[in-house]
Order: sequence, then structure tokens, then C-alpha cells
Amino acid sequence: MVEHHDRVSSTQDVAKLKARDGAPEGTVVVAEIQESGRGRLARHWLSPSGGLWFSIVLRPGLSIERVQGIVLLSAVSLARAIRGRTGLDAGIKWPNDILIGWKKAAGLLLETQIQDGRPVFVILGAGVNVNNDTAMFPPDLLVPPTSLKEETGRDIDMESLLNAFLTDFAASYNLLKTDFDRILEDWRHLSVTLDMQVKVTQMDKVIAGRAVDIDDTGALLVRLPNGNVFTVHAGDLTIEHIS
Ligand code: BT5
Repeated sequence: MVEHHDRVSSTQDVAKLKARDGAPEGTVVVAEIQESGRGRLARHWLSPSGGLWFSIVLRPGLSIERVQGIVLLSAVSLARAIRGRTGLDAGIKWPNDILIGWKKAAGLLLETQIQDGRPVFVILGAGVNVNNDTAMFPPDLLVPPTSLKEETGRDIDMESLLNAFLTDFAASYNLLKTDFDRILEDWRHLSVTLDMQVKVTQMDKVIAGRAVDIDDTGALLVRLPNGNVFTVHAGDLTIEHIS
């Protein structure tokens, strides 16, 4: 079921309330405008009219460690949907960005409700700059932004983009339990992170080296200058080429 709203605080919050009320897996909440859209670590996500802002209720029955795999899967589905609907070369920047020409066209957010040590539901949020004008955005964003319209020079139909994403995601969702290696393989092919010199900033440290792979929890493996491989579970990544 896809529910459309004109204006909400955040589709994450609307979807969360619905999940608490027992909404089934696959419930989708879309809004034209979000007044308090958010990214990771409660950062503000700019959500003017013209972008695709939505959240999905999921009940994957996975452990906390495995739930992070949904970010990998959704990044693959979103990159493929964007490529399919626009012909643009959309790539995945670990952990949750979709880039086009090294600019951020979309971001993903996973919020997990845990009870007795197990995820009871997960809200997957996606924000895609589709037909909105990113020249209006403030200049200090983490990664320079772009929109699909700015990259293609034409209006992109948001509904068919959403449907392309939902169709791809639904078809791949079972792989989380049955063939996670396949998701990793698809992710590697669409990644713009692997084989790059990267810097990952965490609260108290910076890890710099070459991104060599991801593991089956979605962590990034970074080879340090001394040859050791460091497993990075979270953080903000910059790619040397673009920073
Ligand atoms: C993300 O966080 O990229 C996750 C964004 C998820 C947004 C969706 S929209 C539907 C659903 N409802 C919500 O409330 N959220 C989800 P992160 O990697 O932490 O990046 C956040 C940073 O991206 C901000 O601090 C800005 O620097 C930058 N930013 C904000 N708005 C942007 C936009 N529209 N396009 C590109 N960059 C943006």
C-alpha cells in the first residue's frame, strides 16, 4: 500500500507510527514536502517539493547485525531504478549515498525498532532529488548535491521511479535471507567506493586507506598504509578523488 501526503514532518515518523499500529510489511509513506526530514545522526534532510521522499515499513525477521544489509540492498535497488528511469550512471557511495558524477542525488536511512534485543520493525527511508532545484540548497552540505532533472535536463516521472524502486526491492528482498552474496556482488558492481582512497570520519577518529571490500554485515574494509585491514561499521566517508 502506498500512502501519499502533501506535507509531513518526516515520512520516517509517519511510517513508524503506522508500524506501531500494526501496519503490514511493505506499507509505503510518500510526502511531497517534509518539514523535518532527517539523515543519519539527526542531521537535517532538505525536502522541498519536487523530490521523492518516502519510507517503507519492513518486518524482516533478521538479527540486529543482519538488518544493516537492508541498506546495501536498497542502495542497489535505488541505483538500478535511477539508471533504468534516467539512463544516468548512478553509483553507490558507502554507506548510504547514491552519487551521479560524484554528486549526491539520494540518501538512504535505516531506523530499527528493537525490543528484547531483536528488531521488531525497520523503517527504510529514501530521499531522491528528482525535479527539485539543488542550486537553492545551502553551500555547506557534506557532499555537493545534484538532482535527476539537473543531470538529464528533463523532468523525471516520480511515480514511475518509485515503482521501479519498489519492484526491484521487492524482487530482491528475499535474497537477504537466501543469497546475501548475490546482494554483495550487485553492490560491488554498482559501487563507486571500492578501490578508492578513502577517509572515514567517526566520532573520535579518522580512518584513511584504500577501500578494498565490504563484508556480509555491510561494513567497509579499509586497507591501512601499514597493510592491516580495518573493518569500518559506520561513519562519514570522503573519497580522495572528490574531496
Ligand atoms: C542521508 O543521511 O543521506 C539519509 C537521507 C534520508 C532522507 C529520507 S527522505 C524520506 C525519509 N524521511 C526522512 O526524514 N528521512 C528519509 P546522511 O548521510 O546523514 O546525510 C545527511 C546530509 O546530507 C546532511 O547533513 C546534508 O549535508 C546533506 N543533505 C541534506 N539534504 C540533502 C539533499 N536533499 N540532497 C543532498 N544532500 C542533502
